[in-house]
Amino acid sequence: MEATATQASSSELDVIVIGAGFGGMYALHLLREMGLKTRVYDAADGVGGVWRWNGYPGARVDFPGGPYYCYTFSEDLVKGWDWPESQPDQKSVLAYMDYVADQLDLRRDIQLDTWVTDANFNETTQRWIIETDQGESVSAQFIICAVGTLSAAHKPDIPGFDDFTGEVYHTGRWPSSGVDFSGKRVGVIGTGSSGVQSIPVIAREADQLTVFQRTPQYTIPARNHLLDEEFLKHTKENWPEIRDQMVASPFGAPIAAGERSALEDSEAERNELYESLWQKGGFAIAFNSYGDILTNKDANYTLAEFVRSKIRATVKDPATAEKLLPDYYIGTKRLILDTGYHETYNRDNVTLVSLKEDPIEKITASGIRTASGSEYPLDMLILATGYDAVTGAMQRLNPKGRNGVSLNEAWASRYNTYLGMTIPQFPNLFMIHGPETPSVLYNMPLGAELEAEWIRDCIDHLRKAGLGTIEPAAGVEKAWGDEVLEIANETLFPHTDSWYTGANIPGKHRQFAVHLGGPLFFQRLTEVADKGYEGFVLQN
Ligand code: N01
Repeated sequence: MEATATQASSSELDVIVIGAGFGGMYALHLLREMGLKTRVYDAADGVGGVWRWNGYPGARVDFPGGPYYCYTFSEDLVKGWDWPESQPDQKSVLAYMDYVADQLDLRRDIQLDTWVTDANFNETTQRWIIETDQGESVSAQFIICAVGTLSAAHKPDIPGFDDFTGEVYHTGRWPSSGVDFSGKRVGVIGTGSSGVQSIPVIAREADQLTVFQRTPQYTIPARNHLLDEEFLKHTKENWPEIRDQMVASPFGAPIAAGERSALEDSEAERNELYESLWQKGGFAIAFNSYGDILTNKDANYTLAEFVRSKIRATVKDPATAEKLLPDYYIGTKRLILDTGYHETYNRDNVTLVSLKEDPIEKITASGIRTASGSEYPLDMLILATGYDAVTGAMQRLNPKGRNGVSLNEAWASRYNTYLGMTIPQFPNLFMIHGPETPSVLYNMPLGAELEAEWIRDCIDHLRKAGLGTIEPAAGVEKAWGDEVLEIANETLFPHTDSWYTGANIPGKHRQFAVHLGGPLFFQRLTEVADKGYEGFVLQN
């Protein structure tokens, strides 16, 4: 053991990457191309990042999927892979990630089953040193945290959890061996994307399903379908043009954004358009119907009301339908693609409990008791309760920067970043999909690619100039934060409590930490680089 530790402690790299998801894998590829000694660490037993953990029933890409939710930089990779469906399931995404790892020969520099327990910047050597749960201590000049926007699972603080004698699972930590629902009384807490995707599947397999809903959600039919050969052939043959469309789009998908106001049309015209996009399925109804759904309250109301009318028409019991009607601005919580979600409430074995009317009082040994005194006996409890999103995974790592300052100290009152990719007092530390990047409101694989390329260019710049460190100059984080908020304040997003604002985690401070500029964000990255890394301090 001692020999291993001694050997490992002398391990020196150019770059440490944490996380073997879309961002981390591509960063490894780019940095190795530059000849840099790079190693990726991931706690999972395979590549794929958050996808590795999200094996809950019904898990599917909830973005314009198939050939758009993948790496775009290499025509060879695009041409070598056939996506089976428009909304690929988790297994398909993992198969794709395995394919990429093999094609790019990434595995030899990815260390799996390894949790990075600490990361410290050493002022003397100007290097980062990480510690792992395998007893290693490894140093590198640069560290890239590709730790995931939605990877720190949130287990709500409900009294009595430890008393429950049944099985408990979190959708974001699903056992790879699967879960058997047959003959079971299952309770699901949470109706975000994970709950909405899993509830219809669980209802078909379980004996009884009780859904504990705090906030009703707008959902749009995914209308997942097999992709035909003609479409795949066309995509492969026209990939450069399609990629250009994706990069130019506000969402990173080749979908033209609507430009007219919803208020320019009559109610009948609007509903005709909404109906045609509803039948088509997917996010088109929000993305390419009208241009002001997310910025104008009245325009937003028209689509919200259309979706509410669909819920009323789908759910047979009027009292249940009423409980399922959302009333926030549609799209300001993550819009959800569903497959038979509202139809599920027409099943005899499914019960909906509205926690707004009757909150959970406690979890007991045999189930859930609500404030009204109702008892819901359960054999299994599924937490679809989401994540300490955007910042949680970074704060769990809690790296220590200059003068030993910890990230949790640096972010105590505000998630300070510059460009969403660097942090004041944390030299040579880069984040992919950090707070104040477009991350979840953009095509995440494409966003990860563009961010990793910026990091590659930045490191290349430093090395060519013979420089050792880069870090944000004093005060730039304030201007960047203002820029992010200015864009957000032009929209309805900040008006809604959501995980975008940190409102889902008790005690977390509120900050809308997503850059809503889409292509504008990536343009800003380019501008900063073109101006010699404006706003950064570069030193020997
Ligand atoms: O998590 P969520 P998620 N008591 O935070 C409820 C991405 N994703 O895992 O809305 C009772 O959205 C909470 O209630 P409320 C996607 O971007 C992608 O579903 O806070 N309920 C909510 O209903 C998505 O947006 C994919 O009032 C409690 C639910 O739990 C993001 O991940 C698949 C509670 C949490 O919903 C997160 O989705 C899945 C409590 N104490 C997810 N605490 C794919 O692409 C929380 N809730 C495949």
